[in-house]
Amino acid sequence: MKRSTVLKRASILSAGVSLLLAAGIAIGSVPAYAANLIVNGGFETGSLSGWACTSASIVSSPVHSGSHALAGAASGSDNAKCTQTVSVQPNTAYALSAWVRGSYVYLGVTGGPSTWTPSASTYTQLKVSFTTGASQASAQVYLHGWYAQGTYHADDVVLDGPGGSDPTPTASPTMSPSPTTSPSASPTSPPPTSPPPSGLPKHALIGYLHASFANGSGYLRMADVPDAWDIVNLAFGEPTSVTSGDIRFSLCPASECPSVESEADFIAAIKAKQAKGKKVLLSIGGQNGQVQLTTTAARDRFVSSVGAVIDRYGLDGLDIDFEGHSLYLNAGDTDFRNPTTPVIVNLISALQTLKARYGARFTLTMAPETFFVQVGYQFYGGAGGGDNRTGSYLPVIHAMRDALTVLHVQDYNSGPVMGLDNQWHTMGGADFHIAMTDMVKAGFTVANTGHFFPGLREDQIGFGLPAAVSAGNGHTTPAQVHQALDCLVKAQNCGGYALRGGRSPSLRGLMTWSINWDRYYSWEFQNSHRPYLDALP
Ligand SMILES: [Ca+2]
Repeated sequence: MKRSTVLKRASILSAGVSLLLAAGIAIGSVPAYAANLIVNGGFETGSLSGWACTSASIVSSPVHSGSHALAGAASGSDNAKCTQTVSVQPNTAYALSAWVRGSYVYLGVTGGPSTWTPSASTYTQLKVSFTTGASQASAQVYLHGWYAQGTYHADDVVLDGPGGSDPTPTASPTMSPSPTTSPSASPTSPPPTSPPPSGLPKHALIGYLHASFANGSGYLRMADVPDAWDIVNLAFGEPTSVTSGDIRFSLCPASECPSVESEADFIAAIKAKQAKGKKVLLSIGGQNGQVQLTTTAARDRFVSSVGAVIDRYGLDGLDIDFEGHSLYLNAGDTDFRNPTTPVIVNLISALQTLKARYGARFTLTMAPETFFVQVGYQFYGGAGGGDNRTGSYLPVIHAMRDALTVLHVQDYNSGPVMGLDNQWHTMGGADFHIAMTDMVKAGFTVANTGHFFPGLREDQIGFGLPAAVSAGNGHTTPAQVHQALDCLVKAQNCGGYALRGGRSPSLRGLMTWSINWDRYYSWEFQNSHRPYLDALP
């Protein structure tokens, strides 16, 4: 979050553009068979939509049926593997088949049986059957050739059997492709946990309140925050030094904010908010508040100092808005499920301690930038070769997923980010919010690690926006925000993007930086989006 009106983070990702794998993967969602669980099994979309491939293209000849087929360009270093992950039912028999031609062509299910042909000069059908496990909710099917055996072709891939009982009915195919090609990638479905009572409305409006400082937008007293806002994040709690872990919060000094209320009035206003069902959280971090818990002493100081602020002001919980260089991954820290970097491990431990202390009433939100979450699909800091901060929120989100109330990624101040369609998405319009939020819902394989990051429950997911053009790069017009909500919540008006995570009727809502900026701009954000959220099913 930016205290100032001038922003400069937008270029942070632009260097990644040059690494674009010009795969030419287009968008489409027309299944070839009504009863076939495979999306685009006949490749008749003319694209690789539904599939994730290392080296493949669509050809018009030779085909087995229709007018398109898959060509996998196996080479000396690449077996041209294509995968697709499908929702399945446990303890159920499935039949997988495909028509293939070429030398050494394989068809199988990851972790299960496979079959192959050493040589097929014309299209030949491969078939394999498997039965799912007692708790299996998804299966990844694959096709590949063999090293240095040349291009293979495939067409009419069919997975015959009942579709998975996805907890949310979907209007569009709900594939969760495993987009990278590591052979150990094992897609995992998010655990079907039911959401704990959060005390929040089904769709919430979340905003930051400049409470400890002033900027061009002006100070706003807690009592004057409109009731449209369900979660008010106090910006900011900041550390006494980068590594102290000692978090302090104080109201804006009167010299800077002449209209600031007394601390007693501030606390009374928080209580009044809570009496109306609103949540008031301490947000830690922001542009200036770097927090690196490099030691267990800093971790313990973090817990005690944050607890003291929560108790003093009677707050409902915590918002983690670490930016800059707060979080990073040491070289070799490649498994987000078992992080080893101290700043990550200590933050997780501290949050777990605070959650245990305050129990069910503890509200926990996070506002990472795309760089720390979605960019992890392409680059993971601990795996080397790039910025060691990429994806570094993923281990924190994963470790806290049962305690997490809302994750609202900052869909702003961001460079282009690659989505699950393996296309670049640029901030400022509906498409960016759709693609970024779908990644959080569907989950994704973390770059170069083979580990699948499972998506979050839909009630845990929101997305963040600048309230106005002065508040951040990537301001999105209300109409575009509503289009993104229509797509994510109702699977309507998706602009050609196929939701991998399905629609999310219980999507939590919208976050903005900030309530102060919204007031400055005559409440455009609140007045546009509160009624829209309330009108959603
Ligand atoms: Ca075909």
